[in-house]
Amino acid sequence: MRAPAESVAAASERALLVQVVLAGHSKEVAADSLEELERLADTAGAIVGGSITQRRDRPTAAFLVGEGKLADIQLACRRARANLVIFDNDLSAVQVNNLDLALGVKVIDRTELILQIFARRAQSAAAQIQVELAQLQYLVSRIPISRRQQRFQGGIGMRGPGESPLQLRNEPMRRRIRFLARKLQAIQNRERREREGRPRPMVCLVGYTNAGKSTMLNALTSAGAFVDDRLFATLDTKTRRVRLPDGRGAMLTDTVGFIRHLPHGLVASFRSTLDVAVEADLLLTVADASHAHVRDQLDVVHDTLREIGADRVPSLLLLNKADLPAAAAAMPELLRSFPGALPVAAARREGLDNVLALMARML
Ligand SMILES: Nc1nc2c(ncn2[C@@H]2O[C@H](COP(=O)(O)OP(=O)(O)OP(=O)(O)O)[C@@H](O)[C@H]2O)c(=O)[nH]1
Ligand SMILES: [Mg+2]
Repeated sequence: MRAPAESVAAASERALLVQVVLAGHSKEVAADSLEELERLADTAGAIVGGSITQRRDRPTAAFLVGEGKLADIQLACRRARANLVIFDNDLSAVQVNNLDLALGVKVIDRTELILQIFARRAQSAAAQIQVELAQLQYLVSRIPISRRQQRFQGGIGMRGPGESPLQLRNEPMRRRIRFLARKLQAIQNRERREREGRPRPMVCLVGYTNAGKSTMLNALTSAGAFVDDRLFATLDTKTRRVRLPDGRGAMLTDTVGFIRHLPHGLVASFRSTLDVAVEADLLLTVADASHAHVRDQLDVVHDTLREIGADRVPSLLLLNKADLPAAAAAMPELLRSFPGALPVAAARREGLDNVLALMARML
C-alpha cells in the first residue's frame, strides 16, 4: 500500500520557503525547522526552489515580515519561478490574504501544509474524516469567508478528501463539521468497544515522525506496515500481536508521528488514533538517535503526550537507527541523559531481544 505522494509531484508546484525568526528563538532550532519544512514540502509533492530567512524582533500584523522584505520575497519568487510561498510561521487570516495579494502567488503556512499532507495520505474512511474535519476547522477559524471555498483546491492537496468543492459551496461548513464530527464519534465509539474487547496488555509505539515506529512494528511482529523515508508515512495505524520472551503475548500498535507545531485541530481530530496511547499499558517511545536535533524531537514528543493525556503511561525509550554513524557518535551522551533507554536498529533487527525482555519486565 503506497501512499500517492510521488505521483502528485508531477503537478509540480515550485515553492519558496519563508521563515521569520523572532526574538528569543535560537538560530539552530530555526534552521532545523526550515529543513523540516523543506521535507514537508517535498512530502507534499512540491519542488523547493529556495528559501528566505528573516530575523525580526516582532512580527508585523499585516504581512508578518517587514514591507522591505516583501520585495525580496517577490524577487526570490521570480528567480525561483515559484508559484507557491510556504511560511514556516503561523499566519493569520489577514496575513494570508495580504500576502496572497502582494505577492501574486498562493501563500500557505506550515499548518496548512501539514493538513494537506495528511489529506493526501489519509486512506481509511476514519482518517479521511479526521483530516477533513481538521481542514474545515482550520478554514473556519482562519480564512475570511470569501476565500474559504478556494483554499483546498488545486495544487498541493488537490487529491485530499477535504477538497469536495461542491459540498463546501452548497452546504454550510459548520453543518458539515457537525455531520463529520458525529460520524467520527460513531467510529470512535466502535473502535473503543473493539479495543475493550481486545486482549491486554496493550503496548503503543509513539514518537516523532520518521523515527522508525512502523519499522519497529514490522521488526517485532512482521506486520508489513508501510515504511517510508518521508514524513507522516503512517496515518492509518496497525495493531499486531507480539510474543514476549516469557511466553505471554501483548498487542502492539503503531501511531501517527508527532511533529513540532502539530496543528491542534489535527491533534483533536486524530485523538481516536492517539487514544490508543492514552489507554496503553506501556509506551515504546521511538527516537531517531541519528538526528541532530533528537533532543528537541523528544521534547515535542513529551509535550504532545502531555497534551493528549498520555504522560502517565509508563514508557521505554528506544534510541533507534543506532547503526548510523551519527547515532553511534551521539549514543554515549544520549544514554547518559536518558539512563533507561535502549539503543536499537529496527531496520536491522538489532537490539530487539533487549526490547522484548524489558517489555516483559515492565508489563
Ligand atoms: N538506518 C536506519 N534507518 C531506519 C531504522 N529504522 C527505520 N529507519 C528508516 O527511517 C525511515 C522512517 O521509518 P518509518 O518506520 O516509516 O518511521 P515512522 O516513525 O513510522 O514514520 P511516520 O509514520 O512517517 O511518522 C525509513 O526510511 C526507515 O527505513 C534503523 O534502525 N536504521
Ligand atoms: Mg510510520
